[in-house]
Amino acid sequence: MSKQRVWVSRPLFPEIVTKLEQYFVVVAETADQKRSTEQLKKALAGFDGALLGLNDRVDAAVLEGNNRLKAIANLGVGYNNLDIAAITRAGIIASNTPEVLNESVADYAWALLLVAARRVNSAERWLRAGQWHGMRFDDWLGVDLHGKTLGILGMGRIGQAIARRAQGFGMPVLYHNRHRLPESLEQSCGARYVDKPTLLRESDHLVLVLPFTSENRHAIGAAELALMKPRAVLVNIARGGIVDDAALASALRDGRLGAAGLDVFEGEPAVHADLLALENVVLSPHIASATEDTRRAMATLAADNLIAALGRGPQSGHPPTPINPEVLTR
Ligand code: 8YV
Repeated sequence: MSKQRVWVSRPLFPEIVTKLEQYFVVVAETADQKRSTEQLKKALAGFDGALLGLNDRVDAAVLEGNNRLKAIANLGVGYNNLDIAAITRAGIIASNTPEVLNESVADYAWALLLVAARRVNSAERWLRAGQWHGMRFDDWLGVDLHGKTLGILGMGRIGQAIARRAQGFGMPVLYHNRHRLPESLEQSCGARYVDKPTLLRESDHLVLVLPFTSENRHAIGAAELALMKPRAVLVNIARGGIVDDAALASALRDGRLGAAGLDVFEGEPAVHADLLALENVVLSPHIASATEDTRRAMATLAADNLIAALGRGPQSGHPPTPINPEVLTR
């Protein structure tokens, strides 16, 4: 039997490619690029499996006429780039990389919150520009985190990891989620369930950690921002599109919101010009999971998923984290 063929859509740690090469003929791209439907369709032709990322949007049109592809391993926990219904109809096993990134992403949410609340980014820019000529007691005043109420919208595993860290800051936590957590979990996270308007009104600072779906596009828009406290810090480590970036920029510009820390953007890698023009927003290029250990763990899990889904390796037929396990039992 000839070796199965696997496509890796973006540059990856070399040892992960080597691992895949133990089982497959591997074609690995050396640049990360957004592809059109046609380009992606063409790229996937002739492969049994693919290791994809956020930039690769797989839907029915991409899969049309492709009878060979059997497995897609997504490099990330979020998989809003995949049309799971279409992928399942096509009999393709899809997988993602949950759990391994929870703690790093939770750490990063706090990094953005701290930097935005204490204006570290602007102060550093000012210092580097040679503007520090003496101490002014009333310069660079930020807002506190300790003792303030932290709001979390989306209370999955990452939200819970963020909530647990709030205990160290002495911050009470409010949360809103599609489903209320079991009481024992609420207690261990020190978090209280409230409805969304209450969350927006009562949080001193708010972190967004919900998955992107068609229902929650602009879950935070002008109306929601208007409910928030005027000195609040908003952090988005979830997905671009959950926040209406234009509405956010005008709230930040007009002093209706204190500051923001954003790792994700509508239409990234493009960033709304109004956000780029503001000082009271910290911007980073989708790096919440980007630590050496975590990105390696994500890549390893994605490779393990792909190998197993294509019936190879020690977990043959049992990918560790499938999204549509029903395909496996067909
Ligand atoms: C990754 C992410 O940076 O896991 C996710 O859903 O957004 C991030 O951890 C991204 O998926 C890179 O591929």
